[in-house]
Amino acid sequence: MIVEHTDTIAAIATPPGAGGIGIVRISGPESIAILCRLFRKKGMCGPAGPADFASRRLTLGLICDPVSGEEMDEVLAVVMSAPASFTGEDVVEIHAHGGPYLIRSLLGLVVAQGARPADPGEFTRRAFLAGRMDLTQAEGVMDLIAARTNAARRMGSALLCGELGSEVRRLRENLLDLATRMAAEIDFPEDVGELVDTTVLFREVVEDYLPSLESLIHRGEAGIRLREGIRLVIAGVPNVGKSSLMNCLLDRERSIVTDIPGTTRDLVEESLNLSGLPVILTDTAGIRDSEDPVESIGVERARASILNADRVLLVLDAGRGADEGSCALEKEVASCPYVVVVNKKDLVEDSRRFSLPPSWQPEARVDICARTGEGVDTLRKVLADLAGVSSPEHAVLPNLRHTRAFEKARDALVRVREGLGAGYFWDLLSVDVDDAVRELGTVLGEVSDPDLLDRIFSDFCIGK
Ligand SMILES: Nc1nc2c(ncn2[C@@H]2O[C@H](COP(=O)(O)OP(=O)(O)O)[C@@H](O)[C@H]2O)c(=O)[nH]1
Ligand SMILES: [Mg+2]
Repeated sequence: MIVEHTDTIAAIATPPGAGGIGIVRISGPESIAILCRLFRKKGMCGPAGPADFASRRLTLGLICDPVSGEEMDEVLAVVMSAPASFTGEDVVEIHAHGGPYLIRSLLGLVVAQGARPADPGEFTRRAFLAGRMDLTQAEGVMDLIAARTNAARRMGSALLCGELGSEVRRLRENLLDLATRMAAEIDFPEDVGELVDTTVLFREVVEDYLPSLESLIHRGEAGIRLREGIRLVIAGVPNVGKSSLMNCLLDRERSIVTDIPGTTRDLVEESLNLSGLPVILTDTAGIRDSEDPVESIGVERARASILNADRVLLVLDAGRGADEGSCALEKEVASCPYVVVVNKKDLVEDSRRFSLPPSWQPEARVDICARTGEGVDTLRKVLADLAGVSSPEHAVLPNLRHTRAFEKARDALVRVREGLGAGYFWDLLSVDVDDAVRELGTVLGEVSDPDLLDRIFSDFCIGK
């Protein structure tokens, strides 16, 4: 493994601010000795000894400043002895009353006894370096803490359980086995006979490994959306009911609705949890040529926001259909994935439902009535399905880092497939197989790169 860490680290493990309890966490070889110097067991005088703490049992006592002798707080302390702890080292937690000043002073005492303030994510980094978890599981810890929706939380716990890790490990082991057989054949062709049959190899690559990687990449795209959210922009000509739709999706009166065309003049932005998918929803000014300078600026902003959207909701009025203005707008929207929302379905009978122009290629069409909310649930479901976050098999979704590595591994295997077709020599092909193995290794953290670890763990909070 990469670094030997013999120092002892400490941090406040509970969030900032006042709370019922606040926890200082210590990890490293000195952690129990530091606790002993600060702790006085209930009913005993003088500092505690290691024997006063049974591993993983709470012990009641007082924390005293060893210099002034002052009693700081009554606390519960717990020792988790190496190697059966989160970090694999001796870990101590001191559960004190949750006053921010008190907890900071407590951390100060621990540091004065020789602990170093921990860097962000350093406890989890140590857990990873001690082999307690692979890198995807460490990232699961971070996802779990950062989750803003239930779906994101589920994804974090699936990562933490190691589900993605085992999937990737299986694939990597198969490829590693192949690489080993190819290497043997290159180095000792006479001794080993034919270890790798070209047709079998071709079939393995095309039927097993490439589809597995493609599916991981596909799920990764959903994973990125679920972690980072998407920008959903409501666009349409004036008065079709864009602001009414915004309010329906948010379930409150956020955007002003009137029957006067040109009511919305600026962008109205809100965040929204759409079946677990974090969404930034933007209502825009109706697109039309206007003499009014304020409205014109609004229209420009609407256009810019369409260009930045991950998906557009193109709203039409059921009574007006795909009129000239909407057709012109469709051309502007078409470079982005879009869903057609036909609003005011209450104004026309179902039998008179109009068809969209054949040249339009929306991902879906949903007919709604924003005035009553009819059809809006269907729209929510369609949007969640399109983002790929609604099905339960998606609980464990790769993140951006994993997905980039899967893409590189896929590209390497595509080169193997092409090389096999072109009759390349084994030694050329095996370079690409090795590449794929290495990329999958980075996902698990089996390839040691301190910079990579710095990048990942610096996003963690301190104390985790
Ligand atoms: N009949 C009917 N009227 C609607 C519906 N949705 C919106 N409206 C009306 O259409 C007008 C324009 O709505 P608004 O949301 O401001 O449209 P925007 O200009 O596209 O933002 C308002 O008078 C709304 O009350 C609907 O589903 N049915
Ligand atoms: Mg409006």
